[in-house]
Amino acid sequence: MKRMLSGIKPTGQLTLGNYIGAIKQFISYQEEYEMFIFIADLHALTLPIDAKELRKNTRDLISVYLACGLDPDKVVLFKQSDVHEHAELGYIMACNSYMGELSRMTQYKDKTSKISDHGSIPTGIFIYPALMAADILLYDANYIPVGIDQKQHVELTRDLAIRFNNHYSETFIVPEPITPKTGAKVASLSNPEKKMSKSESEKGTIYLLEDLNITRKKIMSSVTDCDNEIKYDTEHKPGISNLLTILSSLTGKSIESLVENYQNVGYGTFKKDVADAVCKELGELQAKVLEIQSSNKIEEILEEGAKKASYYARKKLSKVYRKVGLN
Ligand code: AQP
Repeated sequence: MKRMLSGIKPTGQLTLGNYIGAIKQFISYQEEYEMFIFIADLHALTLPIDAKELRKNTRDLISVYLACGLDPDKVVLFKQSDVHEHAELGYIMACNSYMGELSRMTQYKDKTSKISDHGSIPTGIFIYPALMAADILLYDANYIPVGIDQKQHVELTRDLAIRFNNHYSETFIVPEPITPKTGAKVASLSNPEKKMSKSESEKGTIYLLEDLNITRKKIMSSVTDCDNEIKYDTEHKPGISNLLTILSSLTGKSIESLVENYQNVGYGTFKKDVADAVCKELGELQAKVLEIQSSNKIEEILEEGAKKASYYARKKLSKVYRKVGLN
């Protein structure tokens, strides 16, 4: 069975972008692959975050994973910081990466462009892709399901794996990114040129656990063009194309068939249908999250997941230590 690995940073409230671009994909793959899904809490430290908030986000994330249907009997579900080999291999990967390639990462440029001229850029955000490479390479993962925004980091992981294998002899599997056909980039509702993100504008972002009346309002007031034609055209109609992507991902209907169904239908009716679909899906999800959070399962599942993940991580790290001369 081929192996697959992915994770999400508990940096803020989870968004519909995380759900469509990542979590929904994980669920569909769990029968087919040997899966490792983790909470990337070390990555959450790369930009300042309050400790209390990080704990809450971590608990919400594991609850959402479980509520969406990730089955801990089929998937190794764990917290990155529970497996210390991530940080150790992350250091070795940082030593094997170049300043030039790390500074070319789009996400690094985006995040640091938001730090004011006089603000200091944390080193963690710069070496983030080296830690991400370690997350992947520790487990010999063949495939990495990601949204478009993270594809470049998986490409860098491939480069680092090949470089290490060439220098020290075959050690790592070279992974491949997998992006969903629909939903690889869910855009902001208020600025459809940009990705929907945990750290972006609240108005443009649908949070999975927010009040659904607010969700509905955000969708009904989402930015669109004014020619009133429902058509998929990301260049000229990014707002409508984004709503089509969302509706298609949630209903399983193709974008072509949706466009056909919405011929001669006004934007108001279309937006209402998108809002209904999103609120229905999130309503069910929120009910399950509440149920999980009131049970005592979370700690037990994470403990069990960390034990399983550590078994693989320990083996791989000791192989790396041998190759580089650390034992
Ligand atoms: N808008 C999106 N559309 C499709 N996929 C997305 N993902 C995130 N946003 C979208 C996918 O979710 C996974 C986990 O992402 P992450 O939280 O680890 O990192 P991120 O991509 O940086 O997510 P955010 O929401 O933008 O977080 P912040 O604001 O903290 O940086 C990845 O597979 C990602 O592709």
